[in-house]
Amino acid sequence: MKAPKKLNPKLPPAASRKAAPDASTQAGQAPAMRTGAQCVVDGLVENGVNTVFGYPGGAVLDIFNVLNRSDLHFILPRHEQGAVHAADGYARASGKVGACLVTSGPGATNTITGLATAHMDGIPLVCICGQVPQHMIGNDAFQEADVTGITRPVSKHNFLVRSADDIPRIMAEAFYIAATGKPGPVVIDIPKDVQRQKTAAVRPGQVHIRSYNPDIVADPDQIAKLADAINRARRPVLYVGGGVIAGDASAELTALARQSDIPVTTTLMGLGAFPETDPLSLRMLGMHGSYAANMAVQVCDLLISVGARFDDRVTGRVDSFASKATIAHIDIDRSAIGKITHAHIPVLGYAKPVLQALLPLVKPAKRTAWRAQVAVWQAEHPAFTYPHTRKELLPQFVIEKIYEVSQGQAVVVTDVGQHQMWSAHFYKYTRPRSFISSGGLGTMGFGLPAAIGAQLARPEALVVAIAGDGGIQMNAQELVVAVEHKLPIKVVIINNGHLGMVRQWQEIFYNRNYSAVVLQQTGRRTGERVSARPQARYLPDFMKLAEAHGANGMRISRPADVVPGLRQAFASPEPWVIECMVSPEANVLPMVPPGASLSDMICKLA
Ligand SMILES: Cc1ncc(C[n+]2csc(CCOP(=O)(O)OP(=O)(O)O)c2C)c(N)n1
Repeated sequence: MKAPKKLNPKLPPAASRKAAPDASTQAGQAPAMRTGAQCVVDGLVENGVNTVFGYPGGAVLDIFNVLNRSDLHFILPRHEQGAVHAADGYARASGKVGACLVTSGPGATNTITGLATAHMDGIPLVCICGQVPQHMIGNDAFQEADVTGITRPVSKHNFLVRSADDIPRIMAEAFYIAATGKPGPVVIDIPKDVQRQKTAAVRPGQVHIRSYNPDIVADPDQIAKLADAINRARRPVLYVGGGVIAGDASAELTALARQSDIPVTTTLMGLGAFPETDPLSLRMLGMHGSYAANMAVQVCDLLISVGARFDDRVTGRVDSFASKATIAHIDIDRSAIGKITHAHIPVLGYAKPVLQALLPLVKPAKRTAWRAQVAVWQAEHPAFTYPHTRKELLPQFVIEKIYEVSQGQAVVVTDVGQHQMWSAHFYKYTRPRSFISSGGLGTMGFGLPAAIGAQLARPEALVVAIAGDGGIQMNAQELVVAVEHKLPIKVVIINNGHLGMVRQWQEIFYNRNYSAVVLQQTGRRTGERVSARPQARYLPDFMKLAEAHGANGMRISRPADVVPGLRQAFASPEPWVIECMVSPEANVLPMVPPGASLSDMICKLA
């Protein structure tokens, strides 16, 4: 490995390692004393934050006392889980570090799902938690929780602050750690007495952390080896993950694919990294991937993984995944390379500079025979289809129309379940940061608060949150935040009266033993066949829920009403809840059964 050259990878402007000018340190003046709380608020500003999501409580009162006198835009979600998901959505939509602020004990423990969600997907966040005063730590004090202990497995790093003198440095380090290397959430736990202490400390001029050096420059020999493999390959495939979006490397990836005529498949997290309208796009791979993508991976002779981690939802049975291929793995996360499957050509580095270095070494190519084989698979099982013949409203049709009415320009934020997969199938993503979803953790309840964060990050964008009737109920309280801040998000509820994805698994793998998947449909027993559904009455009434929160509501039951309804809502500057009463029995296909090989995908149910 060559001696590392100093890089400054895509840090948000103020999170760069230059010190912000500090009025107190001018020649001849004693440094101004600030409280720890003031240092926190100043630290947020110094590190490039303008929007903070949070919820107050006893252990953060000092910070809140300063916060509302600052220029920070503060958003009060109605649950701390909502705050973290909103900060996460903000980060995913903007590429900046998301910020949230919560109190000790239950405030902090309510963030855990959000932190784990961000951690699994490599999303940069800084989460500041209040803590009981230092002398009470360990006493089972009121609203005490061992936050550093609890958050260790779900964060990239965490700090327990012992002195206000450390706050400016720790704030700078937290933002630096969150944004560099493989991004992730960083927690700062600040006891109340530390918030009240006074300090003359200022932000350090440089962030230097002895045990953490993300300034990685890839080995040119490995890049040359990869270029040679690409030039010699006859059936190469680019397998692209969220690292390409996080690393701002879509343009380079697209250039490489086109220059060397390499078909591209993306993971769920990679949607938008390569235009899905491009003839080289194989669309998504994996459990609910396209037939062509999965077949291409299975027979390729070179698999070039860029910013992906060989997740089990992608690989299926690992020993049969791309088993004929030389595997090249470009990643900034040292621990991801070779973790799941052996990488013949490991390339440790940021996607963007690696691809930039690769491009001049890769010969322009036309892979006619390989492209023809791909076209055969695409003709056999086009990606993606559904039965158009039925009269009832189908969920796939709704997503297709969202794509058409938004002209492919929306930022789509999903919850988790069948609708998430249909949103991946029936909307074509052409730009990075246009598809936002909880991939690794698969967190129901993510969609609505993340859409709020995304809309705040991108006020000009049409943000469409797509959720199931199950998941929307997990954080429905956040609707009021959209109304309060006049955020024009469109919440499309794909209402199939079920926890649809679980129902689908019970149908296929548990002999239709429907257990605990019916959502409050009176007149029908759990376990009764879905098609035997009598006149259903759906609860809760999502139109009343919209009304109660001050949002507009529209219920659509007929296919003919979808386009006019979407047009009306999308043209409106206000938040809308658009409830689509869809067939309860639609399934997400194709599907690779869990643990099976990608070659054994089910394209049609018997
Ligand atoms: C917090 C959480 N709990 C449970 C699950 C397991 N799970 C995955 S999909 C799903 C059903 C989702 O139902 P719904 O929100 O109605 O969406 P649909 O699948 O019908 O589109 C469940 C329960 C999960 N992913 N997240």
